[in-house]
Amino acid sequence: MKQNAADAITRDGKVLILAYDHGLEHGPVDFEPNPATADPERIFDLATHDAVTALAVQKGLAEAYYPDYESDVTLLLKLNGTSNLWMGEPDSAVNCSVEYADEIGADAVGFTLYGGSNHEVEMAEEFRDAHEDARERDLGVVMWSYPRGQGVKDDTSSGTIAYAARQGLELGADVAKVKYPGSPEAMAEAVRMAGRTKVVMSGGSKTDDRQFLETVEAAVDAGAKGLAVGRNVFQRENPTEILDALERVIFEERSAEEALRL
Ligand code: FBP
Repeated sequence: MKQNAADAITRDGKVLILAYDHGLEHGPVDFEPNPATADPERIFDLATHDAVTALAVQKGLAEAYYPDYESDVTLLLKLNGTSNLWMGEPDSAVNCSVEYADEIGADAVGFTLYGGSNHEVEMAEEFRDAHEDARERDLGVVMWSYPRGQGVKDDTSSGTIAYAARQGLELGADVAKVKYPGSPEAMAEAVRMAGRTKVVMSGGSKTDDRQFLETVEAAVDAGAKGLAVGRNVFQRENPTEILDALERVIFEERSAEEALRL
């Protein structure tokens, strides 16, 4: 039987993507809480943790560091991305082709779609090319489905996130990464709208351990397949500890309470 292209970035059907494209998306400010994390080696080391099913990085980091980690890290190459210096309507430059991602050794590709932006049409067309090129090469496709821009009033409302998840399904993503819509019911609706596309929750800015793990637990209970997280892991003093706890919640289906106690 033909394997699903996204199997490479899952474990028992679940997903824990460690995202580390913040140096581009937000800039050095994201490394301030834990200055050592400006060094990509720290994060590639973290991505060897059993709980991490893929590491999402831009092309430059993959070129420079992935050769040293090829056997221990699953690579999710983020194809587009823009700096925080850009002040226009939400948009994202395509920085890497699928062909080149494949050459570097990627197992899957990631792509941001800003539904509701004035640039949505071009972004969706770029996604089409990336998606079809990825299918030709059997690479998994993860959509960062982030409605924002002039067409969007509330980017985390239940209706917006359900639509974001549905865009992932309609456009062919294996995994749709969406913001937490604020309640388990709203997350369940997003999962329902996504059909066979796996929904993962976006980590967001750093919160305390309990609050973070309880939100992850709620998302997983609502049917999300896991998490794509950056700051809530690498901005912590001990990122390995939180990965241990996430492993318990996502893969061992323990409660946040238990995960904290163990
Ligand atoms: P976080 O868990 O730190 O939110 O990272 C997830 C992510 O999607 C990153 O891949 C990306 O750099 C960032 O969030 C974008 O966040 P936003 O566009 O919401 O500022």
